[in-house]
Amino acid sequence: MVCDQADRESLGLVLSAYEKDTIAARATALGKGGIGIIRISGPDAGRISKALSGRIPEPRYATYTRFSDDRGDTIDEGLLLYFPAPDSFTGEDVLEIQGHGGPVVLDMLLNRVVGLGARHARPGEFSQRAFLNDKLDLAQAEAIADLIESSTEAAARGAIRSLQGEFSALVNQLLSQVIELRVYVEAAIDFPEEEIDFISDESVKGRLEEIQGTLASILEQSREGALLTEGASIVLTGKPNAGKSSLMNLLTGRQTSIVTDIPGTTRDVIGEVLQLDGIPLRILDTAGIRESADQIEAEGVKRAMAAQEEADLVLHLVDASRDSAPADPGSREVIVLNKIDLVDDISRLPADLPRISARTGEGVDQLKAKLKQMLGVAETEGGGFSARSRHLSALRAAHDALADGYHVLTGQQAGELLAEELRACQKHLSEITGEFSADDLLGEIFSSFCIGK
Ligand SMILES: Nc1nc2c(ncn2[C@@H]2O[C@H](COP(=O)(O)OP(=O)(O)OP(=O)(O)O)[C@@H](O)[C@H]2O)c(=O)[nH]1
Ligand SMILES: [Mg+2]
Repeated sequence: MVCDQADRESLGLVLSAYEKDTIAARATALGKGGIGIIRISGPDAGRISKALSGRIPEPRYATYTRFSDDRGDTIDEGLLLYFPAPDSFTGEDVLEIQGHGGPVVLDMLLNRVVGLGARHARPGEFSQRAFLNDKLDLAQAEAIADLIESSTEAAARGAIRSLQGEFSALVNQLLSQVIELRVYVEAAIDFPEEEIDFISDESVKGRLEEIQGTLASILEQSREGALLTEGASIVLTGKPNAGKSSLMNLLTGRQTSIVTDIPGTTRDVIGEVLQLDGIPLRILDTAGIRESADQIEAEGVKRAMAAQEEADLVLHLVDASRDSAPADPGSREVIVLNKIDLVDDISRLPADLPRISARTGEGVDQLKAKLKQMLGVAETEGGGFSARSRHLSALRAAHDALADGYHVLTGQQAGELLAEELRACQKHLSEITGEFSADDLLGEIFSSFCIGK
């Protein structure tokens, strides 16, 4: 009743069958290396192996052999590995050719394989096949891409946890709770003669509350996971000469931006990536905000404002030796008092604001701690899994559906509407692991992977 084919079709989210042809790509990065690998997946893998090397190697044993071209001349020699379906990464017959890692020799090998009937793989196509053959769910496939793209150790550790299914397991557990409740509610609606009066039944409300609690905790963990995977952007803003570029240089440890005592020094938006306890942070230094008749500076101010709109967090620097702090910062804005080395009596400064000297470096550690707090990084070390903003949106949508469901149950006593919301919640959660994902979403996700993955 809950998750059958008709249900899927009514949602318009049927996975189309994919072409069962044989694909090939280099699996190692472009460039020169000791070893280069070409990966082949599909029904022709065995035949290609035979034509290339005269044999089909024993499954999962490394076999040293010669790879020959169509005239029988040797292209290279190396190892062949054969993984017959279904025990392979993609679930299809997979052949791995390990040759020497030169760009030309690998090209020759790949061309030979294509000449034998394989097709060049599209980006992410191996992972896509693994997904379609139920070797991985969508969140795991994304974790592969995230592992490869990780820019910090913490991000890599998070990605491997997601790849091993930690995140998916939490989502699936939640999903089965939702499905269970949905079955109960729909049964009560479909068979009123059974007289399950769930509206006045406190247990439905209790179960809803429990699911909401679990969802909130997964959402919290995923927010951190997404931060590890995707990082955050922080824009430095404030009046001219507040010390934005000085702070930029202090944080990056380099002379990234020009610092002078002339107000209006910075015009372009200058970006630099740095790590804060394993979180990739993109810091953007911008022009000081003021009215300016100078065309170049005015354009700089415009760009600075636009950067603020996009940022996860805005650090608003104030020259505490001259100005007082603005009274009502935005929700993503942190007021930072700078130049405290020039302030005679720092006890007169507002106590709750971070205070630093971008010149001496004083207070910068406290500022970093504040940033972590603002970004929502818990102090507990390690253990997190990676996630993406796509997962966050789905979790939030599921969360909203549950909240609406709770509302219609307790406010309007409307069982059918609750059932609808539970169904929506289930759909959103299923999008994470890919059970109910529309084809175009799948296409979009896998095409962002690199070729050979
Ligand atoms: N004493 C002191 N001087 C500072 C501090 N931070 C910055 N300055 C000085 O203030 C002046 C302006 O610094 P910048 O970092 O260029 O300021 P900015 O906010 O980037 O200025 P614009 O790019 O013009 O908007 C320079 O002379 C810096 O050396 C500080 O904490 N203490
Ligand atoms: Mg500047």
